Amino acid sequence: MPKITSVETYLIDIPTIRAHELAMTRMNGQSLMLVKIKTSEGIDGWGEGTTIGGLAYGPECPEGMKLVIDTYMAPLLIGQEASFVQVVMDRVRASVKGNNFAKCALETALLDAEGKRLNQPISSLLGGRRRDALEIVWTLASGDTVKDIGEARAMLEARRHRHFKLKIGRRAIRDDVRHVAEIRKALPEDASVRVDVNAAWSPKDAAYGIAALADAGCTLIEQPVTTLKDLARLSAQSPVPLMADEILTGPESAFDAAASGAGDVFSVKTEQAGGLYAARAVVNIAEAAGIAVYGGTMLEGPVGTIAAAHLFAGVGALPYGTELFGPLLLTESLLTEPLVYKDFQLIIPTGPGLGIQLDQMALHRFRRDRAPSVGDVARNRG
Ligand code: MUC
Ligand code: MG
Repeated sequence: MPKITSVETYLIDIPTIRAHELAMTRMNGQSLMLVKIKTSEGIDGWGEGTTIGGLAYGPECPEGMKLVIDTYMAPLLIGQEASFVQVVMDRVRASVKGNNFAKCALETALLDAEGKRLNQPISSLLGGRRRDALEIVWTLASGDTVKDIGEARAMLEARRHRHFKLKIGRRAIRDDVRHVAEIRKALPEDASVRVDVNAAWSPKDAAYGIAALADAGCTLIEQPVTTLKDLARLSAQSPVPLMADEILTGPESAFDAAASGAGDVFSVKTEQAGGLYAARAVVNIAEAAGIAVYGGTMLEGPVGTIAAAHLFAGVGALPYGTELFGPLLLTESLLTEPLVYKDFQLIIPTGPGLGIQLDQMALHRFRRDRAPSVGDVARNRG
């Protein structure tokens, strides 16, 4: 049986195609932490840990994940059976508390390697597929209403996206509601408009904001408040479905949210849940509780996005679709063959493991620690 022989981590910095403005930060680029494991059979497996705005969204950041994997997790992996993915991850969990994003990156790398060994896509290792493509929602977050309308129209025209999530919570509520209403009015009826507040509102703000957004034609409101208790109270009264996101940090929290009625929809995120198997457990809890499942993102690049796509390939129903658009926000694909987004969907790769091939030259170009090239040296000299 193959053993794990090495674990390497890289920080990759890539500009975004435009500024991306959320309640907690404004992004102009994305930093990916990529991890590569190697097995004694010479197979590579890749995983990704990515956050939003460094530490602005949550308690992990790419630099921290690199440190945690290099210092604490890699030594636990070396020499272990590469095929016993869940046993290896149990070993990591026994020695490392928290750090869900870093754990997800490692588990993805193990699954990629195991899929390649068995000549099976990760979706098969997670129980099999129900679909080969996923509906992809686009997030409008340029910070400007007119620009957002133009962007949404271009996406509809290109048949890339027909459902739109607006990031709000940074401005005064009335301004946010006006922004949503104007975009709603400017788009065709069958293009849905939803919002993500990223927990920026107080319960009082939310009571007003939810009613006003419902009047404006918004069809889904994500994480308007911070706590499970407040989300449960609001969910019981809201005229539109509320979606839980930040409160879902793994199966235990999903169980608590389901038992408390916090959210009509769960945004399932592989990294936030602590890995693909843990995210599958969150899906199972939602399905058992009659809560709709939505495919969430942390704006990952191609590795994290496709790992999540393999998970959502097997989910029973995805009535609100998924938002696995992260790679489209980056100026570089990082792949030898770019992902296929067409007819409002992402095509889920069918090859072994993740089913994607990283472009080593591109990775080198965007590595934070890359040695300067002759061109860089000449430019710096002016
Ligand atoms: C979040 O909070 O859901 C998803 C889309 C986007 O623009 O930000 C993310 C994170
Ligand atoms: Mg969210």
